[in-house]
Amino acid sequence: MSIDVPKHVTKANKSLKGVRLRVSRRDFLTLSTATVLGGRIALSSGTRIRTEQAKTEQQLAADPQRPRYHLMPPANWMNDPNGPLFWKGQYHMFYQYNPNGAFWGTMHWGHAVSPDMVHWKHLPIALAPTPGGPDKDGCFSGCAVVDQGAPTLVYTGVSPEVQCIARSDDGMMTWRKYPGNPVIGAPPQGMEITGFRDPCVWREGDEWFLAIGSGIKDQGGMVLLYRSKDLIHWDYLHLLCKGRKDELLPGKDAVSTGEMWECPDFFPLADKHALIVSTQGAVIYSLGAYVNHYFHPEVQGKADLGDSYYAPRSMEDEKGRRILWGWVREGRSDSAQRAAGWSGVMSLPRVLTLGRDGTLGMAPAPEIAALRGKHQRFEGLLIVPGSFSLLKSVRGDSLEIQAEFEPDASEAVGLTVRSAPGGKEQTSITYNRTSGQLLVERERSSLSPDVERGAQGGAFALAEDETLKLQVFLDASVIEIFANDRACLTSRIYPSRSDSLGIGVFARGHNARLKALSIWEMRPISANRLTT
Ligand code: DQQ
Repeated sequence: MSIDVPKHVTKANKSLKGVRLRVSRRDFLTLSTATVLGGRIALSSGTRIRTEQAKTEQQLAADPQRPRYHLMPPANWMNDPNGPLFWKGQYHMFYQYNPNGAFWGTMHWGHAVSPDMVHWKHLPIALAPTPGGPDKDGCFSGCAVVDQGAPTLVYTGVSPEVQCIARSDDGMMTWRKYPGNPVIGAPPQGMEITGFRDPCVWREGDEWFLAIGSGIKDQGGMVLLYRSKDLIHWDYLHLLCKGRKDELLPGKDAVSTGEMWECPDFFPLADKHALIVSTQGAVIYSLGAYVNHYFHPEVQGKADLGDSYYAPRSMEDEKGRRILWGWVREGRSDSAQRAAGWSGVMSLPRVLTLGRDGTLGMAPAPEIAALRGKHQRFEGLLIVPGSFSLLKSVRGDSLEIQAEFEPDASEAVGLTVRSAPGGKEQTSITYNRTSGQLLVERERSSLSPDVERGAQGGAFALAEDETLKLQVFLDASVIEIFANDRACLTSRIYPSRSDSLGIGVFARGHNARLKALSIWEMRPISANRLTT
């Protein structure tokens, strides 16, 4: 006998009267990996499931494009981080998850837990659509809060877009959806909005506040503000903040703030407040004043210069750090994603601060350094334009690279990564001094026809006497770059050759000097790339 995996999930759901979902870790792996085998699994023999599962796990583990030290589900699709929460000494991460395959759809909430934001254990799926319920077509993005000791998820059910809650009384192993869901059944009357989703909830005194992503066609994105005493009864107050469609971010990048703001994330940062929104194109942050429940942006910028990072959400941990997580989307065709059996990766944790220049400071969480292995350091290298400067002793696709370049007269300086002999495949991480841009140049990243090419990046300016400090995390097909702890650039590359492992430095137009270069091999967080 064989059954469809999705129905299996639904069955489990139904048997628990639609309010509880229990999926064991083994089921999770079975469900996750089974779809790689074509969406059907044989149930006549447990052995057969285990055999097929093991085979699939081997295939996943052998996939050279699959990251080794980023969080991701064992298989299938993930997108937005949802409700990151530090609770009882552990970091909990939820994320948009489709158990039916490596494509967007039937949105569930996957769940993983970590003691250190680096090593993860998968937990049972937290939320699944309830047939006939307000989230029947998907449990979209949201947040997690702790209400009188009970972790509570606040999320968008579709369709139509309404707001729901679910609570756990057993340490986040199972979740009970509030029987009176939705708790907000419709947007405020009289508004022609572009969307009504992705709640962000926080506490002020004895009241809860909820910000929700929205916008008005041809006008701009906006965030609606609600208030409640109990997370169940909500009153609409007013707009927390509103954008203008024709408004462009300051700086060299002409980035429109769009007509719909998804996944608003609103939180205090030093003596300011920060609002991060995803504009169906870019991820934009605003720093400003929060007065009488209105937010007044003062400084704006891009939370990531590329377009591979989306829908970030933040949490505060016990050290009082504000930590941001984002979805690192794929940069290859839908069919390539389905064939791989997985899609989407969670970014590394970024610690946010208010920068000395008033912009958003972003640095990788120091915990990531626990993965550092073999280290090599170079100092005082002169880089001559046009010369071939691949580092002979360093190779790899799972590395942390820290490079500091002196100010100089070059047109551009940077690093080459994932270089094949003769440069047949190669990716450049480039600071273009002339255009004032930080870029990942991907024209030659892969010989595969199925992947994105072209440069990703945006405006990034150094002061005249400032050194360029790049911190680069290379993890198979993922590149995350931090520049001078105030700009980030996330990208995806899919080299096709197994020898595309070279690392180099380059300058264009004029000699450049590399003050120091440190490279660490990074240890995998699991034995089999399944992140448990
Ligand atoms: N993804 C979710 C929505 C959100 C979007 C659905 C952003 O809730 O607006 O998977 O990527």
